[in-house]
Amino acid sequence: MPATVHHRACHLCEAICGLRIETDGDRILSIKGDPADPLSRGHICPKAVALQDIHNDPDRLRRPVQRIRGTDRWREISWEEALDSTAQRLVEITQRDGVDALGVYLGNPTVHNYGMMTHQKNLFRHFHTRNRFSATSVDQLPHHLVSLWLFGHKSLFPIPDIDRSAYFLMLGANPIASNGSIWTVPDVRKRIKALRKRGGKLVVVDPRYTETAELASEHLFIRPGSDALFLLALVHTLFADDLVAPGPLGAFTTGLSELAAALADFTPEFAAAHTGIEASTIRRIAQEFAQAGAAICYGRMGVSTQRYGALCQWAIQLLNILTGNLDREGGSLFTLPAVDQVSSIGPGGFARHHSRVRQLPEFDRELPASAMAEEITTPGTGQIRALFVGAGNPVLSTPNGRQLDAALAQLEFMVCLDPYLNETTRHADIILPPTSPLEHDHYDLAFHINAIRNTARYNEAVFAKPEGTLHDWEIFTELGNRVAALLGQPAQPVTAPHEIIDMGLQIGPYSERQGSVHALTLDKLRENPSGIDLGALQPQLPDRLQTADKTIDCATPQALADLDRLRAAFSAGDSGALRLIGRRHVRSNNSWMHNYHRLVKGKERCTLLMHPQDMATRGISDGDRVHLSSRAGSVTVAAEASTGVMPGVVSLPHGYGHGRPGVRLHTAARHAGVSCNDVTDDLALDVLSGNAAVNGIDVEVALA
Ligand SMILES: Nc1nc2c(c(=O)[nH]1)N[C@H]1C(S)=C(S)[C@@H](COP(=O)(O)OP(=O)(O)OC[C@H]3O[C@@H](n4cnc5c(=O)[nH]c(N)nc54)[C@H](O)[C@@H]3O)O[C@H]1N2
Ligand SMILES: Nc1nc2c(c(=O)[nH]1)N[C@H]1C(S)=C(S)[C@@H](COP(=O)(O)OP(=O)(O)OC[C@H]3O[C@@H](n4cnc5c(=O)[nH]c(N)nc54)[C@H](O)[C@@H]3O)O[C@H]1N2
Ligand code: SF4
Ligand SMILES: [Mo]
Repeated sequence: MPATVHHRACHLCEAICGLRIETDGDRILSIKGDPADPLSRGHICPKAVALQDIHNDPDRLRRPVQRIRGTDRWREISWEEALDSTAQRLVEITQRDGVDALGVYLGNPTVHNYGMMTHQKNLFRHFHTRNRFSATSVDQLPHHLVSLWLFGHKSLFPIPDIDRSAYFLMLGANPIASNGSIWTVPDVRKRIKALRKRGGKLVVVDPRYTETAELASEHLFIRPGSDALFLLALVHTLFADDLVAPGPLGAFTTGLSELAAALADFTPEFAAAHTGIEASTIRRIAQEFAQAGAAICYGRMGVSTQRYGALCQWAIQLLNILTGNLDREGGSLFTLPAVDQVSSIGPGGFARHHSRVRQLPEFDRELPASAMAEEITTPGTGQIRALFVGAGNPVLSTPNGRQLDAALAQLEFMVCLDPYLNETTRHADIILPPTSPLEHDHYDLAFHINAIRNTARYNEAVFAKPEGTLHDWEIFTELGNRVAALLGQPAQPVTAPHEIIDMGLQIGPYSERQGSVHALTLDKLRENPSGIDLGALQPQLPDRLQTADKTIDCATPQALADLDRLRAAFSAGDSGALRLIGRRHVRSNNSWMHNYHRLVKGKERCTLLMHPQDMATRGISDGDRVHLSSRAGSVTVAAEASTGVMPGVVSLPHGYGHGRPGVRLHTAARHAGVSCNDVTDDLALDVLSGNAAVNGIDVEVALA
């Protein structure tokens, strides 16, 4: 029988590579990159091939399971029973204790699964709880806030236009391992090499000599957590050395003199004392950046998930704006996606209410994930008694995971929408497993917004939906309808996700209605399963700005107010303690790619990288087991000597720690590792944004 070829985007990371998947009946014969995909051009990484392992994994749940009361044992139950009893418990508890008694945590795969994005409201429209959390606050929250403040919308991200750039200053990102983030840039290696080949420069600022730094023209070590000083010193230098030249942006940019005054004491000398980067180097980089013609400043996880994450992201955009590199070809540009969320969903809001226990600010109706455990364990009105977790593993992915682990055990009811029995879902009463990714269709609602080129692509499911299974969006809809019935309300009419996308396309910027030659509809995308190219990113300002007065105000009040905190912290001096940072590997993905043999085989990856100098002073040798500890907790792990980390810095990947009892991940159990977030601290925050500081916390290391 001839093989059937399916086109399908990989949804595992933000690069959204196009794939060609060959099947024979229900067997996958091969998974390859799709050279006809206008965005990814045939690129894939080793994880794409593991899509078949997810699909075939015997540990993946196919039916709902319920915990046998008071035990760690589970029984399969029918969908009717699972959905009825979940709806009933959610209604019971919220009617008794108020709607805030329901907590919700949504994890990273939510944004890689468009049905989850479009249909979660079918359930949550009934529960407007303040206790909503997501992976956003251990990740990109500062990016959203800065976009909201400067550009008027949480999702208006400036996207590095690497293919046309001459100078790239990159902080706290390792796209060679991560394949890019808030920057959908498949095949980034080729693009960096092309930048270098045409004489462009890549400067990487990172406490580790990363896989990306290996490709750079220059790498600068920086003391973790001190980037805000480095970045603000660059901005300071633009003013001091008369390098401010916003170009056309000047017509709608305000607040420059106030900004210059506020940054007067953030000198290169002050930064040098704390970052480890010399003042003369900072001045040189400011000059190079301003004079490059087309330059990009970009920073990701390492500068978001640290104590000054929002200030870092703010300063990064100030550099782009003040040098005229925002909205410039070869600088950073806004996208114009085919289904345009910027024009169709609200701009987002900040600090409209605060968490009950620690008074941390909401963003976009979500509270910081670092507050979740205390909101479960602290008695009083508004205490979380029931928890809904969808596509998340916060026990391994949020700070002080052990504390959350213990808190989850105190809940009255917990339900998880997840295909696995893992470190988080093991605490559930009911687990609702969705269809496998290859059993549902796919449109990337989230990541076209961040892509280096405007493209659109829709893919049909590779396999038919098996009897007796439900998609994520159907589970939300079914639960929502049951809740509605219990509350005496009408059910929601069923509109499938692809119908919503079709409507979005038909009113979007490439629709016939808007006079576009592309005349996009879902049918047109169906006829072009490798995707349709909508062209390179274009300058769009000031039209695309969503601020009320169509200006960019650089004197952001919230950021200016936070400068005192920064100044005070660094004026107090450095404890000199070891600082913990994370690390990603191309064969891993957060906490849930360790159950597939082809991704975990080979050398152990969950090790603590340490500079030989720091090992020697503690009597530690390569391979020794060490105690890594902080205020929050400790783990025991093998130390690995590396001159690739800066002295004073240790690095441990996150997403491991699969050795907990009751977890049903047979391959992951053999590569269990330890959880980095057993050491990170729920009290270590970027106070301004509420984002977790999982990077740059003070730790101690001693021989075990
Ligand atoms: N120390 C430290 N901590 C970190 C980070 C770090 O760098 N260092 N990184 C942070 C970042 S950037 C992120 S995004 C978070 C991630 O944090 P989380 O989103 O909480 O964790 P994941 O590991 O992505 O867990 C994904 C879960 O979704 C399930 N899943 C997978 N696909 C689907 C699906 O299609 N449907 C459903 N319903 N479930 C699915 C998986 O089984 C798994 O349980 O971790 C953060 N935590
Ligand atoms: N293979 C793989 N790919 C992934 C993921 C994965 O887990 N594995 N996760 C996906 C997700 S959810 C995300 S959000 C993205 C993240 O994408 P990236 O942000 O590109 O990935 P990271 O590897 O977390 O890069 C963070 C870098 O910051 C550095 N760093 C740590 N602290 C500091 C600091 O204080 N200052 C500076 N300047 N640098 C610092 C680290 O050494 C590291 O090199 O990756 C996505 N892609
Ligand atoms: S880089 Fe790898 S994991 Fe990411 S989308 Fe492409 S193939 Fe999938
Ligand atoms: Mo992330």
